[in-house]
Amino acid sequence: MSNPAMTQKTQSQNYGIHISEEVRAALTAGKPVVALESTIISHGMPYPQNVETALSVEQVIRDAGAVPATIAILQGKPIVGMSADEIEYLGKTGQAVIKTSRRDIPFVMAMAKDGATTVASTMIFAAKAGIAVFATGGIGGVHRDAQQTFDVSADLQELATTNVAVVCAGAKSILDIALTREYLETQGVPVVGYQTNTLPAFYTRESDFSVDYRLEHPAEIASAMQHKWQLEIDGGLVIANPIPEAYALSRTEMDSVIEKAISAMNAAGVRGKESTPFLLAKVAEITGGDSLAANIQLVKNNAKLASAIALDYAALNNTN
Ligand code: PSU
Ligand code: MN
Repeated sequence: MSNPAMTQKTQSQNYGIHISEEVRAALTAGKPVVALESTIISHGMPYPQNVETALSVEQVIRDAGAVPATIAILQGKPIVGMSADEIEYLGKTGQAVIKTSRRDIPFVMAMAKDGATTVASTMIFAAKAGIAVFATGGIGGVHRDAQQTFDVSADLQELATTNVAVVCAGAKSILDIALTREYLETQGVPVVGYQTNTLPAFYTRESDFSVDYRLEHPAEIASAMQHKWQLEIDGGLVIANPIPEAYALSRTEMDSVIEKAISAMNAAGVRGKESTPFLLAKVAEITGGDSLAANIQLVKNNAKLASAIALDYAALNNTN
């Protein structure tokens, strides 16, 4: 007869999360795994480029010697390590999937719906599965005019509490980068520049804002992660990785594009969780796809760095 107490415990230990065979085997063996979010697929890019990108990002991670774990909720079940078919389904369904941040998780599960995870909710599932490194495009942040709107992404608060290193191309200037920096500083979230002194601004390699620490090698980043978490200084790290020079867009041009996108958003009365997807789509529309091409390249570049960090972090943990 099964022991109900045991069953309860086993279920709560895996939190009802479905971890794919491949990811589970890698985690058990202490091999490097890189988490990937799914809102970027459903709400961040159009179909079919979203699916193509998601699959090629996974390939970048495999080529670098790590295992990708794309995360989403499907029919109410959290999945860590989506299959190619599941990624195709999510990408094709697009914005009809629920954009799922921290607050949404229990409801998407209770209603047995499909949910695409943001940076915040991907961090939650990655941490519970035991994945320390996560690659994405851009993190959410403090929006422009947040003084009036109070629009601050839940990503920032998640970074304050959940132990995952998030590799991104900095923050988009749809956000107020200065306020985003201040928020992270107050919450004790380190912002590391990978081979850069200034925080990259997504489409461009530089901004007017400095990083906290410039590090040259993935191994140094892995070492800082290990020290932070060994001391139980909970919370994430932002690892800012500039877009490759060849794909960077012009700063003055992007400034004016973003101004236009924000005006369009205000004119349309778009607010809350719809803001970021609206702005991303508008920017892609105005730039005639140039922003999308840059976005694809920077995500791949981030996946490559995240893999290198995951390899070094796994090596550190395997020798201790
Ligand atoms: N920024 C991007 N692309 C994205 C997002 C942000 O350049 O796809 C997505 C991420 O999933 C991020 C979310 O976690 O938007 C932030 O949304 P909000 O501001 O509503 O928290
Ligand atoms: Mn918001």
